[in-house]
Amino acid sequence: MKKITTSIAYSLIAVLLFSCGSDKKETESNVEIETQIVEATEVTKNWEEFTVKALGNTMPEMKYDLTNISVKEGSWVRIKLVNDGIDPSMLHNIVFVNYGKRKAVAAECVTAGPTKQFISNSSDIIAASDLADPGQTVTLEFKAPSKGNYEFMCTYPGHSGIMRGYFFVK
Ligand SMILES: [Cu+2]
Repeated sequence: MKKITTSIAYSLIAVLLFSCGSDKKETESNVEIETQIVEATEVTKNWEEFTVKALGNTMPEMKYDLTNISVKEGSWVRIKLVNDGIDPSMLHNIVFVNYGKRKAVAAECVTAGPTKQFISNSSDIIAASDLADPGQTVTLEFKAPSKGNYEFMCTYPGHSGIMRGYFFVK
């Protein structure tokens, strides 16, 4: 926030400095101001942030540390998925889907394969993160869908039955 405010201040200074200058300079300043407005709008979005850890190093023990996520309708959701594993077989993502579609989408995602990062083009997918290697963190941002109940899961083959949870938009 501080950084943005400072940037806007610099832009205003730029406008003052260039206001007596050529049209070209004024145009450049206007573009700069417009960029700042877009950035400021990003900041004013109603973000709801969650850190989800993917724990475990074997199939039976792997899990998300968070299995219920609730957000308000109209908000923007930022999920930081932290892969806490160290075993090279522990690759994880986080995929939000329509309620009741978890199993069907999971099967499609396995078929989609590694080149698609195990993400199908199903219309039941609300949002899907990249795969996180062990020790890696990936961030997923999306606008909350309409009020209702949803599910989330890891679509890496064999994981969706255990690595899953519920997503509520209220
Ligand atoms: Cu997984």
